[in-house]
Formats: sequence, structure tokens, C-alpha cells
Amino acid sequence: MKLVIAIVQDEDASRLINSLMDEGFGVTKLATTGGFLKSGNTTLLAGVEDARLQTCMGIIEKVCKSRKQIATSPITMGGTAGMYASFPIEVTVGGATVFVMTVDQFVKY
Ligand code: 2BA
Repeated sequence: MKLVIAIVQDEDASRLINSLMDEGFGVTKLATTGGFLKSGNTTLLAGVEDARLQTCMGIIEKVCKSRKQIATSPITMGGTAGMYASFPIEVTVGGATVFVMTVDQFVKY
């Protein structure tokens, strides 16, 4: 069995959960925050039988879209004067950042 950890954009989360559950996958949703943009994203946990891993990955790839976002990057100016300014940068986020881990044991009590 594998544990799929998928970090996705909030906009894609509901559709992805519905698509996975329609195919019989169990899913847990976590509200998370990206370290770079400091904005909300969604992390899904799914325990998946090895034989169904590619089906799960295919659904994630199909549903999750990449999007451009504007982030603000701080820069220091003026050396010892210690002035700070920020400028906007465009980053492409997603579709999905996915980790696949091997599960040693899966138990439901
Ligand atoms: P964030 O950390 O908020 O990053 C959002 C997007 O900002 C990233 O999209 C990437 O395009 C850009 N970015 C991140 N760090 C950067 C940097 N140091 N300089 C310039 N641009 C940078 P994605 O790569 O698609 O990542 C989306 C979200 O997935 C991330 O949100 C983070 O929550 C998670 N993530 C990505 N890589 C990860 C990793 N190696 N481990 C854990 N979480 C990860």
C-alpha cells in the first residue's frame, strides 16, 4: 500500500476529493499553508492499494491546474540605512505537489 500526500490549491480541492471518492478512494483533507506564499492550500492524504496508484495519480493530474499568482518579495535597500521595499513577482503554483510513500502497516481499529 502507498500513502499519497498531495498538496493542491484550494480551488481544486473539492473537485479532486469528489473525483477520488467517486473512484472509491478514501481521502483526508488538511487545511495547510505554503511556506513561500504564506497562503492557504490543501493537503490530501489517501491510502491507496499499489495496483490503484496510477489511477489515483491520473485523477490528481487531470483535476489539478497550475495557476499564476503574484507574490511580494522583500528586498533590502540602502545598505546601512536599513531601508526595506518589496516588489511583486509572478510564480506558477501547482497543479499538485505529490509525495508517494510506502506504508508499512495499515490498521483500522
Ligand atoms: P508555497 O511554498 O507557498 O509555494 C508556492 C509557489 O511559489 C511554488 O509552487 C513555486 O512556484 C513558488 N516558490 C516556492 N518556493 C520558492 C522560492 N524559494 N523561490 C521562488 N519561487 C518559489 P509549487 O512548487 O507548485 O508549490 C506549491 C505548494 O506545494 C507550496 O506552496 C508548498 O506548500 C508545497 N510544496 C512544494 N514543494 C514542496 C516540498 N518540496 N516539500 C513540501 N511542500 C512543498
